[in-house]
Amino acid sequence: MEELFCIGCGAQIQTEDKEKAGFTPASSIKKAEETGELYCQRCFRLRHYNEIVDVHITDDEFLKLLHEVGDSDALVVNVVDIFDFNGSIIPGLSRFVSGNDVLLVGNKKDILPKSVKDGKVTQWLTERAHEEGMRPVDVMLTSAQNHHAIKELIQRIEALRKGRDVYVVGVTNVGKSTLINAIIKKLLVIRMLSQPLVSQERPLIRLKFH
Ligand SMILES: Nc1nc2c(ncn2[C@@H]2O[C@H](COP(=O)(O)OP(=O)(O)OP(=O)(O)O)[C@@H](O)[C@H]2O)c(=O)[nH]1
Ligand SMILES: [Mg+2]
Repeated sequence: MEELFCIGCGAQIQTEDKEKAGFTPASSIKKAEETGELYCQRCFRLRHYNEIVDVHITDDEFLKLLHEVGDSDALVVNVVDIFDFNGSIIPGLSRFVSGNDVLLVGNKKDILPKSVKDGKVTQWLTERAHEEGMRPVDVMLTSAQNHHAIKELIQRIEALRKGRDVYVVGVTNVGKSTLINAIIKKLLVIRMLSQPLVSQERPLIRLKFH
């Protein structure tokens, strides 16, 4: 097969492994020849169903990606589960981030009892982060299940990224995919309501196969 690339994420198109980047059913490649628009299945789903699905990558690919974060001028959004901060720590994150700004986001605040104030938990998260040698530029709580919280998260990312790329990182199960899906949905609504807020050239999140 000649080398084909997804026009969404740039991954090389392949038809063998559904779980890996660039997978596209052979039938879709035929169709794309007519339309001239070839997307991998993941980007296709993202475009048409506003849904992000995980891809499996090898340890080597993962390390390459981590180094890419350090090599770029970016905002790193480190998502942690506020109910499992210890389990949410990425060993060596500061090294991989290498000087880039980190926004620490404590997710799943919807499970906190109503009586617990966000400010107290944020303060605790900040202290714990400092104890672990992290120096985030900002710390906040969020919940993928709360519209207002997602709006705040988008605003905070927009303010901190200063036009740079945004990498969402976090250990498994902290809610990265759920948050990204919630952000995409919210951005689509915002785009419908006010066009210039999210432009094609500078999308809030440019999704890549990470
Ligand atoms: N209560 C609550 N649950 C959440 C929230 N965000 C995510 N979850 C749940 O947490 C679990 C893990 O979420 P995912 O989005 O799959 O986590 P992930 O970080 O993408 O995990 P990996 O893809 O394995 O790295 C799912 O059961 C979600 O429904 C949240 O804000 N509140
Ligand atoms: Mg995920």
